[in-house]
Amino acid sequence: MTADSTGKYRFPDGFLWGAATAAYQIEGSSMADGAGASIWDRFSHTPGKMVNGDTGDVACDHYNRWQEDIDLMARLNLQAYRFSVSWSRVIPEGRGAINPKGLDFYDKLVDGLLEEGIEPLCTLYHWDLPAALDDRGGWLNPDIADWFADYGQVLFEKFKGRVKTWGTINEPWVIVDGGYLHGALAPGHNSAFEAMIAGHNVLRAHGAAVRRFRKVGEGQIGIVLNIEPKYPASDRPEDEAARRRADAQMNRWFLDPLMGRGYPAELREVYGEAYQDFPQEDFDLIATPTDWMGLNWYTRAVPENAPDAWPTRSRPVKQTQHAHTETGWEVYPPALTDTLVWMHEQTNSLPLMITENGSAWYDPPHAIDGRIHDPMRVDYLKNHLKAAHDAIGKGVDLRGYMAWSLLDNLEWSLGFSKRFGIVHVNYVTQERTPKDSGLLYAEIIKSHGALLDTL
Ligand code: GCO
Repeated sequence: MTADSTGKYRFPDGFLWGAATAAYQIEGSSMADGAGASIWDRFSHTPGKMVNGDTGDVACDHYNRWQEDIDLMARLNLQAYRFSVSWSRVIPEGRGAINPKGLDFYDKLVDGLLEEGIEPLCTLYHWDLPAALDDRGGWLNPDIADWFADYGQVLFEKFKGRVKTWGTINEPWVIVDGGYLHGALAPGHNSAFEAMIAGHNVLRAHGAAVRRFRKVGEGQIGIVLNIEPKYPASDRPEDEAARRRADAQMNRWFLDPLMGRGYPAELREVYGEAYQDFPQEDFDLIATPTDWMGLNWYTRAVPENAPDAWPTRSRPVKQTQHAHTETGWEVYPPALTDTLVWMHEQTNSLPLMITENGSAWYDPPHAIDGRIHDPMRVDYLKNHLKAAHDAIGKGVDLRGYMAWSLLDNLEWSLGFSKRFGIVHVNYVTQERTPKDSGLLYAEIIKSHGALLDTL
């Protein structure tokens, strides 16, 4: 503890400090060594889909630089690293034959992490569906629940005893809203009818993987949701109704069925004739109990009634009194505390982990005297860590914090135009330079949070 710290912000023993990434965003070489294409290979190579025509062909070249990146993590005092596996690297066709070289990449990564005493947190799916499965309907095909459980089994067995914390699916809402409703993300569809079906199959796949894990796996398993809390724009009843619709469509669509409550009533209102009823056995599968839940958290929204806004008839109003990140997201840390308390209540006190939290800002293009100053990200980081700690003070069982992201990387259809890293990546030379936020985070970790008292 530093001289003037009171210990107020010391985190509970066992709290895990780390950083997160996702396969397609950092690995590059997505077709190397026998890997199959994913929907993101296809999407990023479709003209007009990506800002500046960027692709993940090289990205951070982590596929070749994983050892250097583990050294970097050790230098930043990280205790855990949350990564995702590329399904089509391991099973090129999505089903059937395994590609040993693809599996070997993750094998080396996991061993390398363990050698440094860094705990591997493995996510099965961070959006890069094998293209061969998309050809069979992708998330629209109900068989995907079995395909996903079979894929999960390969990893559960391979990494038994080495990976102890598993996440099934990263952000069902983004998969469905971005991929099937609004089309800004792969596979780029635009249909409310499809969105209902895809969302349901994502949840069923999660449930099937959890059941398979209980048979063949070892450790803790959960899902990762992005929750963006909705605050009232006014006390007018129509704004409150708009707030509820927005909350149902983004947050409770996935959280409620996972907790055995089925879909929220407002979802029928939002999707109208595209809404579907599904059999009870599906909901039983979806609500298969898990050991923990991940929260990806970035911002809040303040929606107002907007009859012309499809499909929620609500539109966020910009909060002019607060800073906004380069992705246009309001900076409002107290809402992180509120979200954690709300999730704690909504999940019957399930252990929670912040699996992503971070911000994009205009960073200096290169290091000056070996430093990358990123004061806005420094501020964001420390204030959100304090907000997370406040939630623990309110009784939330919060087990860890994973900064998004370890590295600047491919921000999906925004390409390399947005930088979220606590480490700067020069995409020409692939040189990594920890930013001020990364260096500060290393010190916060060393003090187990106590340094926050002085910040
Ligand atoms: C998500 C994804 C990440 C993003 C990050 C910043 O939350 O959307 O998990 O892959 O890059 O959130 O937008």
